[in-house]
Amino acid sequence: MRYLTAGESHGPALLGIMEGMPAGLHLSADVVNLELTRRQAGYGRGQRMRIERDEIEWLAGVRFGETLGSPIALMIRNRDFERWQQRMAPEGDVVGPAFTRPRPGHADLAGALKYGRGDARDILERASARETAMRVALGAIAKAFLGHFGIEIVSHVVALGDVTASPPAQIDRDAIDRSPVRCADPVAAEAMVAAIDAARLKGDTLGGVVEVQALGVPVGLGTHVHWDRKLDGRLGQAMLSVPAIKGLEIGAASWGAAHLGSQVHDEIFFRQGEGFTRSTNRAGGSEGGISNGAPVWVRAAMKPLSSLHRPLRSVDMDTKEEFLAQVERSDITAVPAAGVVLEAVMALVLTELFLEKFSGDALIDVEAAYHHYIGRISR
Ligand code: EPS
Repeated sequence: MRYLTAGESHGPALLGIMEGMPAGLHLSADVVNLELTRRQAGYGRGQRMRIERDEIEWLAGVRFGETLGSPIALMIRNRDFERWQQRMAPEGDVVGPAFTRPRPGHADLAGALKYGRGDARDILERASARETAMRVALGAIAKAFLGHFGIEIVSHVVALGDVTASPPAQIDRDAIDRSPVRCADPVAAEAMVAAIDAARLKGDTLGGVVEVQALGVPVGLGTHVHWDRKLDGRLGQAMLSVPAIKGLEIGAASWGAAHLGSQVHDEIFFRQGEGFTRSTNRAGGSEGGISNGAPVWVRAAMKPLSSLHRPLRSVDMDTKEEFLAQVERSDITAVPAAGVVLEAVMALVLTELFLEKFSGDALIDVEAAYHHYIGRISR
């Protein structure tokens, strides 16, 4: 399975193509749109999210609510394009001033130099986190596929700015989605909301840390045999490609680095009827680049957004004069939304690895391969 996305933040639409999804998977736009709505929520989002109401249109690959095995194509229209038609016109004369005072932390300057563009808007439109809407839509398809095999993905915010949550051992998915900051600790959630309000008053932004878990993952996704097929590496590549994600920790990695091997590794037991089991999961469900049957869990660190209302110092790309960076409308924080995006990205990685292990053109063939394998390893 592979996928591509296209689309500028203020262009007409976002497009996605997914190839390699087996035939026979039930899909509905409602299921995908639900995920898009979850991504749009979260305290600290800006005005743009009041303009958009993200929903998909199927363009190919789905008929009568089932995948055909052909490439799935889908589109999300950008409502804001109505206001940007002239400035984002595919053809015709240049309209509007160029964006020449790059924001520290954004792709503006490096992208403009790399692509030889005098107007950093040519860069920031694609570097915008708007692109994640399509990854969430494609991820919703991946989630539907994984759900078929009992795999579920959840996320919650564990830190926002300098506020750290103490989440309960059992997290309640619906309660997290009801939380304005998608945090499982209601006391910390209140402090996070206050921190966002304080940052807003200062014209500043906030980052944070999100935990993402996949439950029900079988033993054997990813492999030790080659570097580019390892579960950890694949998660790292995909999750670190989400805008503003600067760090990824698999399981209790940082904690483990400061402890003895005997304190870190998850001891192995065997119980009749249950098979091999562990009483801890510090490895994050991955050993040797292979899923080990325990929940896969990771923590992703997101930097504060780089569009500041009180901008940092920068230099005009044309005149080389010192200026403050250009102010763009933006969010105060997108950490709650990042959880939804990272769920989607994890779902896409697990779907790729699942289909590498249990490939098949029809869902029933994938099911047969899966059940044969589960039978073998359960003996
Ligand atoms: C973004 C800037 C803001 C965000 C946007 C990401 O958009 P605008 O410039 O239109 O105000 O709202 O996020 C989304 C549009 C989205 O769908 O998540 C940026 O510069 O990255």
